[in-house]
Amino acid sequence: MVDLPRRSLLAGIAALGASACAKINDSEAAGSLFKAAEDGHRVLHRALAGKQGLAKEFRPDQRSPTFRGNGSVTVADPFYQEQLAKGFPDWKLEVRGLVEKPLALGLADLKALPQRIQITRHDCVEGWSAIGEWQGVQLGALLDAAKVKESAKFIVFRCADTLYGRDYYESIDMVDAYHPQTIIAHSLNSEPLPEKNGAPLRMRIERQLGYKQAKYVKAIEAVTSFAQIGQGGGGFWEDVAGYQWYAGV
Ligand SMILES: Nc1nc2c(c(=O)[nH]1)N[C@H]1C(S)=C(S)[C@@H](COP(=O)(O)O)O[C@H]1N2
Ligand SMILES: [Mo]
Repeated sequence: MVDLPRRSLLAGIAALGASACAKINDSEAAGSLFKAAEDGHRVLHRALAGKQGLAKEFRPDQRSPTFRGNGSVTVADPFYQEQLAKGFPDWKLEVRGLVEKPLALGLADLKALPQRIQITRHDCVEGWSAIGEWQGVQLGALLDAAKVKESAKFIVFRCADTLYGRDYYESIDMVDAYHPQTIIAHSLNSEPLPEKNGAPLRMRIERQLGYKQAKYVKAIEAVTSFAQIGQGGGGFWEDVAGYQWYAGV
């Protein structure tokens, strides 16, 4: 890509970001302005990255020595704790909603499918980053196996934890769902995921920010709309704090 248009696109994104922040929560009208700015951000971001643009991948020696846990770092549910202690022998990941063939997959089933390994940087809006190596199955492969229907517009991730008394959840669109670096990961740095990082399964959606990386995923749901889920924002932090639904890095 040539330098000049890229710069002006970046400037456009920065300007949209600034106005979105300034106007957020001011009034009802601000809500729709914010939405418009967010849509603009998404369109610009995608124009810049290209529909299938890849997030940067790193070398093994660039991995962070420790990958901190953030948000929920433990899950209260007794079945979860029992399974954690045993290595999740009876844990099932459901693929459901707008699919022709609903699935319930164990960890061994997922490990038997084609694997992707990627070393990427995680960026949290709270101001920290970490580089880790993730291994798992491409979400697109699971959606194909479940025969996701044409009518599905979004994929929702249901998590086993609660934060501030609410179920954690997240959602992405079908472009990100089928992105090659969107995987459901079972390992971090060649070890099974620790509890603090989302055991036994968590999402990696590498072109988006930390809060989109749902941990403790127990179900993947294909839907036409997320308006009726939670408060309709498409995710826990979107509902609780008005974070952007499309959180491009
Ligand atoms: N289920 C669940 N997923 C979650 C969170 C959470 O609290 N619960 N926190 C999010 C946030 S804000 C970040 S930065 C990352 C943190 O991932 P880590 O704990 O592996 O560092 O997980 C995200 N996914
Ligand atoms: Mo975060």
